[in-house]
Parts: sequence; C-alpha cells; structure tokens
Amino acid sequence: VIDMPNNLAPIPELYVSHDSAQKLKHEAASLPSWDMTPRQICDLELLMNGGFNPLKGFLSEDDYNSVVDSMRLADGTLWPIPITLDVSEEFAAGIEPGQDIALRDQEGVILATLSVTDRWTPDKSREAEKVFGADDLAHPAVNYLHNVAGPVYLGGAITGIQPPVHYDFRGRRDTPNELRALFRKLGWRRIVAFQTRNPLHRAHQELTFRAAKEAQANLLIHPVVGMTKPGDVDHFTRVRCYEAVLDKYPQSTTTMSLLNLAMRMAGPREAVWHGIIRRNHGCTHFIVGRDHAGPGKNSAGQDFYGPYDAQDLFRQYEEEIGLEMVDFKHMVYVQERAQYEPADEIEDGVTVLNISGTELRRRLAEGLEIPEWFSFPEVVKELRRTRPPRSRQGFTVFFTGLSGSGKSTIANALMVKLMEMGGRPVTLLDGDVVRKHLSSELGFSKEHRDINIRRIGYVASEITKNGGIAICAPIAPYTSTRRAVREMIEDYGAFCEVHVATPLEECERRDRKGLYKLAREGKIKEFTGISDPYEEPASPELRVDTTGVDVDNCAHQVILKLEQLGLIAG
Ligand code: PPS
Repeated sequence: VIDMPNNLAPIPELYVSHDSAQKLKHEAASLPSWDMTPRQICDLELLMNGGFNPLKGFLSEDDYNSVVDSMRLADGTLWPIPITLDVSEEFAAGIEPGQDIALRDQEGVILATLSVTDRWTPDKSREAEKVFGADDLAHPAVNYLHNVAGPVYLGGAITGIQPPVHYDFRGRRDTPNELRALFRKLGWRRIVAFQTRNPLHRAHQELTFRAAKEAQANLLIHPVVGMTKPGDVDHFTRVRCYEAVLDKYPQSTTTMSLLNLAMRMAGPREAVWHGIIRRNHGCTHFIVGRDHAGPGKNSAGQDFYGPYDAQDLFRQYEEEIGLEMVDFKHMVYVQERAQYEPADEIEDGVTVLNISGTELRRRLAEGLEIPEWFSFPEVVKELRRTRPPRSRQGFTVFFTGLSGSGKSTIANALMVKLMEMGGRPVTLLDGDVVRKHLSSELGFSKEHRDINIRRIGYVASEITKNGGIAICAPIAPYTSTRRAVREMIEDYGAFCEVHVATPLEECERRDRKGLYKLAREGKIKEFTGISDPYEEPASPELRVDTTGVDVDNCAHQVILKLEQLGLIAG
C-alpha cells in the first residue's frame, strides 16, 4: 500500500530563486550557448519542474550506459529512458567538461544553464537495440536517434532559470507541484492517471470512468501535448476534444491537465517512464493499456512489442515506480444493451460493435458517418473541422528519380491535368526551377542536396497545410531526407511519393541535357548515378518506368493513384 500523504508533499525542482534567476540569466548571456530542439525543450521543462525527478540534469555517460543496459541510473535507481542532450560535432568540439553552457529556447531566451561533466559519442545502434528493442528506422524514436539527433551527447546538472513559455492552454498546464497542491486542495488522496495522445471517444470515457471506480480514486486525464507519434491528431484539436469530453464525467471526480512530454513510443520502457512521471505528479494509480505507447509496425510489418509487454514490465517494477497499475480493459459496444462493456465479460450471441483507429481515420478522410454510439458529436465535429475529407485537403506529390528519368515531364503533365480538374491551387517545384529560385547557392554534395530537399519539403508542407497541391520533382537521392520531407508534410496532408524508376542506361541513352556525357568524362563531379549515390525508395506510393511509355500515360497513372488515395474525387 502506498503512503498517501507522501505523494502530495512538494517535490524538488531545479529552479533557482527569482532573484538568482535574474542574475544568472545575465551571467549566462556570455556563456557558450546551445539552441535547443523542440524535444530537448520538452525534456528540460520536465527536468526543471520535477516531472523527471530524481534526475538532476541530462544524463552523464555512466548513467546513460547504465540506463541503456539495465533501466537504472548508475546508483541503481529505476530510470528507463535516456534523457540526453544531443548536440552537433562542431558545438561539442568547443565544449570541455567543467564548463557551463546556456540552454536557449527557439527564440533565444535562456531557460537554464548546464554544468557539463560529460561529453561522449554514443553508440546509437546499441541505444536503439537496448532501449527501443530494434535498430529499425521504422521506429519513430530510432529514426529520430539516427536522423535527427546530433552525434555527441553532453551530460551534467541543470540550473533552471525559467520554464519554457507556452501561449496555448496556459490554464490547463500544471507542474507536478501545482498538481500536488490541487489534489491537496480538493482533498483527493487516491488519483488514477490516464495517459493519452489520441482524442477520447465513448470507449475511453467508459474505461477511465470504470478504472477510477475500481481504484476508488479520482481521475486525472493527463494527455501529452509535447511531442507524440508523427501523424497524430495535433494537440490543439485534441485539447478541444478533451474539453468536450470532460463534461461527460460526474462532476468533481475528474480533472484534466496537459503534459508537455516528448514521447518516444518505447512501449514497455515508456510505460514504466510514464508511471514514474505520473508518480511525480502526485498520482497513486496509472492506467496501462494494450500496446501502451506502441510505435506501430517494424520494417518487416510486425509489431515492435507484444500487446501486453508494457503491462508485464510495469507489473514487475510496480513497487519501485511507486504507483499501482490499473490494467486497461478493452471496452466494446454491445448493441442489444446499448452500452460499453469489457470485451472479456461478454457472452456469446450478442452483437458487438467496434470502430478501429484506422477505420475512424478512413471515415474522417472520406467524409463518412461516425455513429453516436462510437463518439460524442462535439468530438466528431472538432475532428471534422481539422480533418476535412481528403478530397478537400492539400497534398504533395513527390517525384524522385535519376536525372533525365522523366520526372519534370510527368510532373508538368500532372500539373496541367490537375489544373484542368480545378478546385485547388497547384504549384510545381521542379528540380531545376528550385535550384534557380530557392537554392541557387547550393552545389551537389550530400549536405547541399539535403538542404535543397528540405527547402522543397518546407515549401511543399506550407502549400499542403494551406490546402493546395504541391508537385515536387527533384532527384532527392537519399532515403532519410525523403523520409524527413514525408514527415513534414504528413502533419498537414497526404504525401504521395512517385519513384520514376527509369533505369540508368535509359537515362544515359537519352542524355537530354548532355550531362551524362560530361559526368562520364569526369567534367561534372558527384553526378547522381555515375559518381554519386541514388538510394531507391523501398515502398513509394507509386513506381513508374518511362521506358517505352508515353508521358500522358505516366501522368495518368499518377492521377489514378491519387484517386485511389481519395485525394481527388473520382
Ligand atoms: S538533388 O540531389 O535532389 O538536390 O538534385 P536536384 O535539385 O533535383 O537537381 C538536379 C538537377 O541538377 C542538374 N545537375 C546534377 N544532377 C545530379 N548530380 C549532379 N552533380 C548535377 N549537376 C547538375 C541536373 O540537370 C538535374 O536535373 P534533372 O531535372 O534531374 O535532370
């Protein structure tokens, strides 16, 4: 049994006093300074406010190795996820252990100082294997580790100056100590937390309500608004949905608070981490569901973790976490009785209704009915506002392929066909055109090509966000860069990758610009396909080979694909 009052006593924070903060901020202005990434800002906030208690800063090398290997800090304390400050090689080269650095947010405001004790180059593949279970880029955190995070880690204690500034839902955000104080004020002693990154529907409402009853506890709905899985419903929409659902609980049993956590989707280890974080926020119970914080399928199409691995691991460490697990009942709707019931308690012969997440997205995408037994009309209305049917959303068609493969020609034909159909503005970001207007200073090194593609991705994502159609036609030879662009765009609309797979021999035979000849003669360096790599897309939405096929037919194949994806009304 957990010692109740303990969970409501104040928890240590890493902030200095107000007066010291002013002084420190002044002094810190002359320190070497690191502009934090959005994920680091989320981590820093929870470090400073005690959400990551007992951590005192970004992990040292010893703590990191120990956490990676055995889910424990070097002193033996349970801690499942490495909280590290990843930086670039250039920045790390100028920093020596023993030095202080300033940590700034994206506007340049100094939020904290870090007293660097450790600087090391981690073995990221090992981190991926041990922490996430596989060194597989299909896992969002593994992809982040290899393709977004910097190569060097800095560790050391944090001195907090001020929390990151939030302009949204300020009244709904609470530090661990604010929540503890709220629970004390309300007289709540047993509190069950519900972690979520999805909109709540009737089944969730029913299960959280039951969990609270079962634990004889009050309920804290504790949604993550920091970073979740790429492709999730944005947190602005979700919070409006949660607010609608909050009214459906019996008054004064339930509250909601927003958690600025950057999730890793690490399944079992993440569940343990979530538990520790909720303990720090004053909770006594925590709901762990089927496939908790699951990252989706691996590159072989299988689940990364078993559906109940998270519950098993949590149960194993329950005492050390200091929080009781309430296991999630899979709730389904029984038509005859017009109510939700746990799936494992239902007798044969009754009609059970269920709509999966995938099916819900399909219905939203296609503008189909979403029944009242499944969700609340207010929630569905909010979701429809942000997710109009696909045929009214913006999207991007991204052609990739060798020089001379026919990308530009097909892209031009596609643009004309889409303009003929009308309805949405169309912009063509052709390789050559972009290099003239957006990237004229860039060459063809890997670094420059990546910058070029990211610029195209950025413009395409803005077009997509604003409901237009972006057609891109660069070579884009690198898989990881194409993936980064896909992620940028999928936040706002569909991304349709078209691999123009005309073989090198055919491109070279055509040699429409005479560049292959020059490349063979060594007069053009780093020429894709000749003296520079082209990584073929493994699973593009569409692959076309222009050998012996006319342009009109290729463009038509793209149109058919777009229709099939529901992006243009048939
Ligand atoms: S990348 O890799 O995606 O940034 O390339 P991209 O912006 O599409 O530019 C490719 C066009 O530039 C011409 N060109 C070269 N291509 C590849 N390698 C080298 N070294 C090179 N130098 C110049 C070439 O005409 C490409 O145009 P397309 O339309 O693809 O033939």
